[in-house]
Amino acid sequence: MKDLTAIEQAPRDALRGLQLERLRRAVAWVEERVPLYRDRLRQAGVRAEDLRSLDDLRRLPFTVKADFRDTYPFGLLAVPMDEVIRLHASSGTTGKPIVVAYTRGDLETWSEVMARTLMAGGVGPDDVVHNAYGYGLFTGGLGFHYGAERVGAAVIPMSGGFTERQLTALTDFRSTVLCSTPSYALHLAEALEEAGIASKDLALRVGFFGAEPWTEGMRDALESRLNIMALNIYGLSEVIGPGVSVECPERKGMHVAEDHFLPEIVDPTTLEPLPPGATGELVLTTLTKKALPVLRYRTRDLTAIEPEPCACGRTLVRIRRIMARTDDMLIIRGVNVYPSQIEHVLMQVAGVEPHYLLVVRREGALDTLEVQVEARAGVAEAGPEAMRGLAAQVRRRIHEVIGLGADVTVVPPKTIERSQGKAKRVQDLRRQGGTS
Ligand code: DLL
Repeated sequence: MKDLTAIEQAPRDALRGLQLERLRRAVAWVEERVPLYRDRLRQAGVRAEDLRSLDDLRRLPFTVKADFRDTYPFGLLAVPMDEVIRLHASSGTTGKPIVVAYTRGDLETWSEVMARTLMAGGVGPDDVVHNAYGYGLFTGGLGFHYGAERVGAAVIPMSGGFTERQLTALTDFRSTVLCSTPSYALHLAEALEEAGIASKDLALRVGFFGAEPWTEGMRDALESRLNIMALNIYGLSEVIGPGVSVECPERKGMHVAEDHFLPEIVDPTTLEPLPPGATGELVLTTLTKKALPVLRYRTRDLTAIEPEPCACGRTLVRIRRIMARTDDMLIIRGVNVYPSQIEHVLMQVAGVEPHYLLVVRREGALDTLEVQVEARAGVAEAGPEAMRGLAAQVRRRIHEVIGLGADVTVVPPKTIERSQGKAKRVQDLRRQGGTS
């Protein structure tokens, strides 16, 4: 099939053979070079040569985010600094950032998986790639940049922000591909509408959206407002950055670049592997990285491996849309709720925009959730009565779907802060000792 590399359509048996061979090599590599892995492998009583089949993966120790923090900044590196040619970092919410490193070969691998990512959306040398992921320590900007160069497209290194300048580039440079977080893409769509630029007059064809959770409703909104095909793309700094998995035009889950990253789903409590189709925590092992390989890294992202083969011809497994992380679940008066569940409800209510903020407070002994959501322009103009009616409707829907009583405030358009990168959806005042 056109645009598919051989490995993306390799028979499963051949792929599994390659994975086992690479896994053995990766384990031997860290055993020899990284004290933390050497100790843990010894404790687990397993050596590279003991791995007889991929099922033996479960004998390997897990790696977690705290391992990066405890060995900050370079304790997990498997090569000397003279072999490292790039550092990135992800900030997280507290404490020191997670630092990640790449050899020249690792950057080759990253470019290759990012080129495959873009090719999944049909991107080639004729395309103009508008890259609005942040350039800098964040892996999004440079990850997409190198992938776009590898396919021979013309890449515009926009980075995030300066929205007006983005509109000029989108219009005048005839960009065909948009890369950004979904929340920033929505912001761009609004800015275009406001500037009176119709999406049908742009050359945009496809968008690659990720780095934060988003919903099918948001996909519909982006596809219709920007007149594009919107593809979901997933990755994380600790593993490589973007490029771990991407949707094909079937848009039914994201194919994992399994020749480089070995996925498993485990029960987040017992850590036992779960079968295809079951939802649990995604665990990833890098098979080819040299500077910073990870064994069984617990991503905290909740998803499932899609058991059905895909119509696109790729034999690489798919993971389902990531709706939540184990650590972003809010517990409000005993009800477990993920921010994306609220987004899902909001997307079903006509009259509100998917710009929202969840504010969690503690009032006495009770936790409360306030959902602030923006009204569509027309509703706000219809006056306060219409806004209150809409709030009541949203409140009812949240109660029906999630079983949670929330305070809903419908706010005027453009009042919720826009992010240029990952949107901040939750303000948890309980953790700050707030009682308001
Ligand atoms: O966000 C890498 C990336 C850049 C991915 C550009 C896609 C596009 P980090 O900053 O380390 O790396 O954040 C990784 O973001 O563990 C998920 O929780 C979340 N995430 C990434 N992609 C998606 C997605 C980049 N498509 C963390 N859907 C991950 C839901 C996502 N969550």
